[in-house]
Amino acid sequence: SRPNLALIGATGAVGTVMRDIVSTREDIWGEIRLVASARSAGKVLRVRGEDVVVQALAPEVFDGIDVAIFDVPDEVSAEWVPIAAARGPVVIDKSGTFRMEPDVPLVVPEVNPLDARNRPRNIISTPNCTTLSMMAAMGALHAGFTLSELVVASYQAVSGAGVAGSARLYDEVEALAGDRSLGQVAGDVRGVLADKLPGESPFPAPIAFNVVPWAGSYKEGGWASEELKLRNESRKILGIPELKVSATCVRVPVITTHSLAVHARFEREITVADAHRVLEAAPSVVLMDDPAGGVFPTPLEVVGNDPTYVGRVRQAVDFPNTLDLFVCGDNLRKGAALNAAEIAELVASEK
Ligand code: 11C
Repeated sequence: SRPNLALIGATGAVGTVMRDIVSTREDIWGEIRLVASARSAGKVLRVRGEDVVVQALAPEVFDGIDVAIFDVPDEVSAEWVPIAAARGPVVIDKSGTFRMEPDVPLVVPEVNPLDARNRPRNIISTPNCTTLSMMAAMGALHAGFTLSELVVASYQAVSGAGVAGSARLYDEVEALAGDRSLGQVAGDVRGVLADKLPGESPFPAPIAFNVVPWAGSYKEGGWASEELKLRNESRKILGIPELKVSATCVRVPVITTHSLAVHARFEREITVADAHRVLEAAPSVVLMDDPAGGVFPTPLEVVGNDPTYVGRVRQAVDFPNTLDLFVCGDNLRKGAALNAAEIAELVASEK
């Protein structure tokens, strides 16, 4: 019989994309159960063209389930993932709670699918969306040329901060629209926003007409949690504990699709032609690299699509064995829901 799937956090930004993904990929599932907080229980949502009533999170919702995908805040995962995993299903968890635990694999199916089989706690973690946005591409290049250093700047979309992040950018743009003389100093929109949108923002500064060099929570040394996740998770997924990684994570006024400027050093000599060859052959990577013809990935080109898009591949002039490149990935698809769905399919195929 076909395995049963539960989606926990079915009503969030990722949950919405998840319902679309399981409705459009090959249908391998028996029941698909939708679960959310008590506040959303009783809502009716569409999956695979059918209406499904959302159930409130409780131990019993995991009975009869083979695979459970969690996309909920870290503290909800910390409490509920072990309860679910003890009740039977393999749990695929999108939160940051278990990713770096040594007995929980952190899986990107294109890069380290076999790690998914070694799950003593019945839990598999799926990475942060910023890390994921470059993993398929960097994994393919690493397989051929052995990565040694990564310096990354991210350009992260507001939907990475959930429904509230997207709502905030729309609200700010709406508050500013139609006025070309905003602020006493041209472009200083802070006064207008403070007047029109006095409420709390999920971001530490205005995000419309701005860029904000901060994503996640404060960590020792002045690092943002996203920057450390990018380092630690890349090391674990690629299986390079010594990989040198330094990142600066920046929020930009884009609704969906994270972009990354990547400076990557390899142990072996690598040319632009080598990288093109590897990236063209990599499944789920699309090369868009003809800058003279205006061809390179942008978030608007990529949003709604599954692959990782790579362009602007250049040989670094002053650094040996080093490439600079630009990567875009839909943070709600491969960055979140799609990777979790692919891990779920991997697990289902074991049976
Ligand atoms: C963002 N990448 O764009 C974050 C959201 O560790 O899964 C996801 C945080 C995480 O804000």
